Amino acid sequence: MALLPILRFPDPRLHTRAAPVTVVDDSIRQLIKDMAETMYEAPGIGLAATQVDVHKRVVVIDISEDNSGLLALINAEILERSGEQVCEEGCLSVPGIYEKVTRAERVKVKALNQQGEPFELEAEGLLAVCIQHELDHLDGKVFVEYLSQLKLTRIKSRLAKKARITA
Ligand code: GNR
Ligand code: NI
Repeated sequence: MALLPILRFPDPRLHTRAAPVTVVDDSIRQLIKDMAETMYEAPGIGLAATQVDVHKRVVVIDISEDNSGLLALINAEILERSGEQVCEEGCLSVPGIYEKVTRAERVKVKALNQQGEPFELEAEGLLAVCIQHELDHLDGKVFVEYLSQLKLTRIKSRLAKKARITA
């Protein structure tokens, strides 16, 4: 088990598009274990491989209160989306910033499990938000990039100021 360092926005590596996993083997299962440990320790409700500088289509999610609901999605694709919801989002790669984002209320997803078998999942509410947020990371997109240019500029300067203080 290992805790992995999390990239911080605006690190350009967060804009990398992740490649599909070709074989679900022990190295992928180990990556999922390490990502889950890193997510729980942070703590967060999701983590995409992009955030730990691994550019493969792997995400972990757990929206339960007691770390009992680990969901690992490999090569996930959204098949259907419906409705709209607005959720105040945060991101482990943009610490301390919380902003409202509009996303689909429901998504139907297909993915591979840790045995490499395909499965489908229908999600709504927070789980649907989290899935969309994590799949965006795999496409190189961070949630703050949905905000206005003005808000984004302010967020970047706030993060830069904070980095100067903590450096
Ligand atoms: O921990 C997280 N919380 C969260 C809250 C609202 C919407 C999305 C998220 S995901 C985030 C963890 C993270 O950065 N995943 O990429
Ligand atoms: Ni995030």
